[in-house]
Amino acid sequence: MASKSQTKYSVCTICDIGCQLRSEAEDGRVSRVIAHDSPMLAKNICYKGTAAPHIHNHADRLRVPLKRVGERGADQWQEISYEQAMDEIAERLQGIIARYGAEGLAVSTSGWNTQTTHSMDRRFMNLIGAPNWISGVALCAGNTAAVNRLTYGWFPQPDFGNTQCIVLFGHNPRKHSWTPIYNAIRSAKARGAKVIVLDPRVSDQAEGADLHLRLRAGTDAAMCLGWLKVIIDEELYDQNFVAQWCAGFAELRARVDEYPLERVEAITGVDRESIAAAARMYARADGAVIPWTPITDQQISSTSAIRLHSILRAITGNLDVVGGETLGGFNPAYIPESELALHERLSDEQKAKQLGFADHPVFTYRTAEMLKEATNKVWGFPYADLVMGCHMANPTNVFRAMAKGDPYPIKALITLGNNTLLSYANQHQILQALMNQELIVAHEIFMTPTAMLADYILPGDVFTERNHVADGWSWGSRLTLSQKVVEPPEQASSTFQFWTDLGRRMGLAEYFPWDTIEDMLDYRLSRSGRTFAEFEAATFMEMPAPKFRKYRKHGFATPSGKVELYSSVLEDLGFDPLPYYREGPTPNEDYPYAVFTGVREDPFFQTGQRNIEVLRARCPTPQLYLHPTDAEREQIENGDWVRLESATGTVTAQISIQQSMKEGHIRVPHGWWYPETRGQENLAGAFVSSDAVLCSDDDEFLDYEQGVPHFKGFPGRIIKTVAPAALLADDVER
Ligand SMILES: Nc1nc2c(c(=O)[nH]1)N[C@H]1C(S)=C(S)[C@@H](COP(=O)(O)OP(=O)(O)OC[C@H]3O[C@@H](n4cnc5c(=O)[nH]c(N)nc54)[C@H](O)[C@@H]3O)O[C@H]1N2
Ligand SMILES: Nc1nc2c(c(=O)[nH]1)N[C@H]1C(S)=C(S)[C@@H](COP(=O)(O)OP(=O)(O)OC[C@H]3O[C@@H](n4cnc5c(=O)[nH]c(N)nc54)[C@H](O)[C@@H]3O)O[C@H]1N2
Ligand code: SF4
Ligand SMILES: [Mo]
Repeated sequence: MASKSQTKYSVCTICDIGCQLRSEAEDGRVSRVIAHDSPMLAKNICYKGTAAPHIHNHADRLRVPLKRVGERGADQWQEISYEQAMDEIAERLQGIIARYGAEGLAVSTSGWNTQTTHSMDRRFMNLIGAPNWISGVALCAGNTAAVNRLTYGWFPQPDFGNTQCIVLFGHNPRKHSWTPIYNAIRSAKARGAKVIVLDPRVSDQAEGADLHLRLRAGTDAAMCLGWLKVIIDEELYDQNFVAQWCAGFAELRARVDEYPLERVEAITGVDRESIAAAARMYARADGAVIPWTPITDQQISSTSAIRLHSILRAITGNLDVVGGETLGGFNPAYIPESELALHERLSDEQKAKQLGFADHPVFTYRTAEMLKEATNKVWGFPYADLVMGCHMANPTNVFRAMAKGDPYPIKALITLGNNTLLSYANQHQILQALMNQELIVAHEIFMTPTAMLADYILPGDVFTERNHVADGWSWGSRLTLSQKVVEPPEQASSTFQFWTDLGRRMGLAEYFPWDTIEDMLDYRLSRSGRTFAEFEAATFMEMPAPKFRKYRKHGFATPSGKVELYSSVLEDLGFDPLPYYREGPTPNEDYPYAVFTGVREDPFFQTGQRNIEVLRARCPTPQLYLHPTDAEREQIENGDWVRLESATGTVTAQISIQQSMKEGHIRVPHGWWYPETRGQENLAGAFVSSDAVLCSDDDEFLDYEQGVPHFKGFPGRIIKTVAPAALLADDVER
């Protein structure tokens, strides 16, 4: 019999940049995932994408719902049907809500990989009155989006196609790390665009840059203040734009005067001439961009650093112009998640219970409510949940409530496509938090340390098994088709299905009228008069032509309608309305190194894929980078195993001596665990090498305004040791 083959276009969700690829199937099984055949997209693929069949067909993939039978975390399960699992979850959740209120439920999800939630999670939560939604995006683009809104009301995107200058604050896209951005930077360089890199290390991007400033980790805000000092003193800013469209320039100028270059040099460790040269290159370029970077959303001065990027864009006249950064707005052809979420249905009383609302409010409902009117006026809808990051609870506050009942108990956690235990700061507290739950539901495709702690595990579908139209979580305005090429396992569900089924079981059927994802897609496309089937038949991607200087019509979506260099929202919240630099906890006699987390590993996305043999073979162990001089002083050789200790915790990893490292700095990778050690009763090695064990969420490590933890340059020390016992056990297969 001839085999049945299928070919479709699917948006890869192995990482969060969303390349559209070609998926092929033979006899109902994904056989190959390769580059798109459109020449425009053919280079947008990495080896994680091509490994999709290894992931989606993996023997360890979860295919049947599991219910815990042993102690929490003992990894003992009984298989049950999806229907029975959902009945039991709904019943137990109702009991918990009756006892603790809807605020007693927390949801943690990243949304990147599960893709097709369509905000049914927020809808469900808003309808039952539950404000405590958290996400890994609190340490990524989500919080950056929320802070951008304070200054000019939206989260802009760089116009790589026309820019003359690209400034990378740490951000280091590579062939196998956010490939489309890497390709866009390459093309811009080929056209003659300049690249400025600010990175303690000689990163891949730094190697080919026009300027590379090797600042000390954690000092990005000070660097930006130095740039502003040069740009303002030398009148390199756009005086017309500032006069007409910016509020608070005089106040900004006075603040910037507090940062003469000698001070900035002393803080950052970069000489003043280089700082000035970089600032001039950026300000003089005819169209320049500072692409979003996660480096500045994981620092003690994050809010200021992100604001400073926004301010630089604005005063140099790079906002909403060709070659600069464009403010997209909602795509009128597609109903945005912000609308589906029904944020207006959550009462003010419940919004005020959102954890973080009182002390670290910037990405919570408190700030969203302050921007509502302006957002409605400019963008046509009061809630703009950009990259899912603008209405979140603060993760640290949520874990504290889960662990200690402070300020009130959280007793149920639903975690979807998120390895909660490893994906925030202070893993010890997260474990305590999870152990103190009455109900944990994990929606996952593999058994992770977090899933091991659950009461119920529901198997998820994957991107080759579901239809979608991706809109970049309202960040951009491009619509990208994603088609299923095979059916999901029979007992697997999409996150859309999960929330629909839970909502219907909890008396909310009228708000969850869509039976299938395709019904939902029909609804979301309805304003453009098309169904999903029509969209699918007509196009694989739709990109509305960008419009520039839209603010001339409606102003900016801030309370004053202007770019707020002096932030009225921060002032009303009781914070410093002007950007500043705050020194984080610094290396000292006991902990002499500045440790930073990150430098993403090519073969993995975050905490994932350590169980995928073809990818793990490319990076079998976690590596700490160390400069040769530091290694010599410590008498450590390449490949030695060491304990890396911070005041918060200890991890074990292998040393990689690298000339490109900055002296006095140590790099620790994110999210390591050891799926191959499952069965050793150690949560699959979750506490052996994970960066979250080291990262503190004590107040002196948190940014004031958002409460995000300081991952860039916290104090640490290293001690030579042997490879972790967990990895040496006889029954471990690699
Ligand atoms: N300590 C620390 N925390 C961090 C960071 C850090 O550097 N250090 N980085 C931050 C950053 S930048 C980000 S973007 C976030 C990332 O946070 P997440 O996006 O939550 O990160 P992942 O580790 O990829 O966890 C995703 C989980 O989803 C599962 N999964 C994958 N595909 C699917 C699917 O289709 N369906 C379902 N149901 N599950 C799926 C994977 O198996 C994996 O366990 O973390 C942030 N948190
Ligand atoms: N293969 C792969 N690709 C990925 C991901 C993945 O997990 N795997 N994750 C994706 C996601 S969600 C994200 S957020 C991005 C993150 O990717 P990037 O934005 O590239 O961030 P990192 O790789 O963590 O670190 C980049 C650089 O920041 C430098 N750095 C460290 N501390 C500081 C500092 O304080 N200031 C400055 N200016 N630089 C510093 C480091 O030396 C490093 O070279 O990668 C995306 N791409
Ligand atoms: S860069 Fe790689 S993993 Fe990320 S979406 Fe593209 S193909 Fe997938
Ligand atoms: Mo990220």
